[in-house]
Amino acid sequence: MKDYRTEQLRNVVLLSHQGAGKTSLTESILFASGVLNRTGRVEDGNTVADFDPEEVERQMSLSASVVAVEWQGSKINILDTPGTFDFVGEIKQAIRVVDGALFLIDSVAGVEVGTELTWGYADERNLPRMVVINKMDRENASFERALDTLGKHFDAQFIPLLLPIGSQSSFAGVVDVVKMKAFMGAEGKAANVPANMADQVEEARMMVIEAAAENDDELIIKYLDGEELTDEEIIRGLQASLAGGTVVPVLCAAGLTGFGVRALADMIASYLPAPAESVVGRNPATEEDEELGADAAAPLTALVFKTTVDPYGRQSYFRVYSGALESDSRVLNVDVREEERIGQLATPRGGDQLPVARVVAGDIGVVTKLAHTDTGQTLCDRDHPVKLPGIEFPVPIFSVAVAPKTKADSAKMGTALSRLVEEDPTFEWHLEPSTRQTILSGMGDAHVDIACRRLKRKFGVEVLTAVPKVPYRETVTRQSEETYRHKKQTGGAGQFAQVSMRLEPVEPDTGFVYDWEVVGGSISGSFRPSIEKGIRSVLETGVLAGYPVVDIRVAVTDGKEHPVDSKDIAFQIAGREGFKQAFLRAGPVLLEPICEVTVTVPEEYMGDVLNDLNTRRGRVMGMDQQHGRSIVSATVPLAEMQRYSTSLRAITQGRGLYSMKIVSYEQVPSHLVDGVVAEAKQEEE
Ligand SMILES: Nc1nc2c(ncn2[C@@H]2O[C@H](COP(=O)(O)OP(=O)(O)O)[C@@H](O)[C@H]2O)c(=O)[nH]1
Ligand SMILES: [Mg+2]
Repeated sequence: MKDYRTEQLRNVVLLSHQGAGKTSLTESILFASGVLNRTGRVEDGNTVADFDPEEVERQMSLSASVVAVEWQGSKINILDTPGTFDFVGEIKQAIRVVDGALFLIDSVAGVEVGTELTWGYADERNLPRMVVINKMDRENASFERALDTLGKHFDAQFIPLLLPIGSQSSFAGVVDVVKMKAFMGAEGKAANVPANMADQVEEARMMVIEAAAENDDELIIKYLDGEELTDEEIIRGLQASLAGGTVVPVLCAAGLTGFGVRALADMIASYLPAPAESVVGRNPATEEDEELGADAAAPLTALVFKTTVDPYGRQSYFRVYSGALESDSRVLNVDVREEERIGQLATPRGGDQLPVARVVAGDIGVVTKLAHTDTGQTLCDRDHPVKLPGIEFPVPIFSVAVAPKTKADSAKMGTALSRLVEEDPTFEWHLEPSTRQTILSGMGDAHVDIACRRLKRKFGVEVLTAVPKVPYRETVTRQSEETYRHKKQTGGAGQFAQVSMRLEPVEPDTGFVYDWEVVGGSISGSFRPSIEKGIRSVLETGVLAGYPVVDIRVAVTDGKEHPVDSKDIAFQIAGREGFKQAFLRAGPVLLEPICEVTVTVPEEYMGDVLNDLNTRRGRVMGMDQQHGRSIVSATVPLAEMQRYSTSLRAITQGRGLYSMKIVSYEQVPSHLVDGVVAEAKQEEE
């Protein structure tokens, strides 16, 4: 591939509801650019963007892929993404490194859940965007109706730039209302605007000119004076309006058949911005911000935004923001302060990698076998440390307990799980000590399901999954005192120990406090650790229902010893048994994890969501409105939230989102304790 200068580059993310045609459109653009001699189909599993075996099998995109396309003197890096919330991590990675977004809307369905979701993410970064009303060839396709749904859902000025010629089975091409030309069929053959569309095109053109003049003083004067704007002026003006986010051009196409695709690719190159002229990073030593020019001569900054791992090595996808990254060089990973050796760089095109000598400011590349670098970290010159802002990932909300299927799986499971997290920071795993389960968390059931398949396919580890047990804890609510005597003096060596202790609750999060209040040497100090050891042996396994004991203080107050039979083991036993009895008499309770939950839904579902939270023992903390959506924050016990994603989907027809994290532990209401204890007993048997 030839070299491109920064201003010739375009980084664009394709966003949409699942199935609106992103992957097929990517394929068609590649075909139109001349590098493919036929277009693959998602159903046939042979597209450039869906190259992962899991994607081929499911016939849908599961991860963000980068597809570099050379287009009329520009290089367009297309980032094709999955369209559902489960893969929000992939979407966030892609959005972080692009300069513009192209939204695909199905011409029949109009705006859908996934459109709203991803539109919100693009808002977070104020991304300039264009919309394409896609699948214009479908039965019941309607450009006007789809356009209408856009205006209803989003707060922006939608300006048609490409109008469809015909629709459904008679969809024949598109009219570019700036160039005032028609482009027919998949070849985009230039033609005159059909006579019967003249009025419609004229009207659209007036809208375009107004939108173009709006953000440019010079153009607005010209426009108000009634002068004609040139095509160049319209393009310049539209670029400015687009960057401001107020104006969103609307195009149309049938990605699968290629109709409108050439005109669309032209518009990506003409209207979406080139990489910004500079970037701001931070010098970690001085903590001062530094502005670096987006040109090859500036000091290097590059952000690794995606990592894929297989047993043979890792691939790091990065975007260079300033300077240039060279093949066979050495750079600094400023996050971990390690030198990183850079091997052969490449331009990614789906699963293919086209080797390049260097990747300049604004461009995206991929490199294999980095030793120290994870997603979100910055590579820079060794003598010029600068850190770029990382990528914010949401906290995982859907957990399963995973257990190895066989012994061999058991040995490999931890490493494989860690690899998964490296690839996708919206996974998390840990060993939950209180339930002794390995917990894998992700963004939803499909996400976690794919993780488990990946474990098997990539790392040869088979796991069984289950709903996780709730990690309860045990504690006490009042003081108790207990004296326990352990005595075994029949035959052989005897054992004797007597311990008096006081047990009381302490502040949450204190853990375990152990004090020695023995006066006058009734038991010698050497047995102090023995008694503690005995008590600690109970802390992990609990007294009530097998859960860890927390937030208590034990003071040993008195005791008795025997000159011969008192020994370490005797005091351990006395400590342990005395503690158990003291615990049961100190008002023991179970504590359960409480989550802070934020649910975002379209207004009309608010009542149902509140009712549902109510049945989950939820306590509503606040309500808010944003962009026509309602936001509820509540605290809800984890025990009631384990499969919330499925319920929320059902209640809101998939239009609800939520986040949650454990924030505290509270007493399990007394009427539920027996159930938990009984379950624990049953488990034990
Ligand atoms: N009729 C029609 N079908 C399309 C078009 N583009 C994609 N499709 C079909 O829609 C489905 C989803 O397409 P895909 O590219 O995987 O969508 P993605 O999830 O946005 O990547 C596939 O069955 C495609 O064949 C189009 O322009 N017209
Ligand atoms: Mg796709």
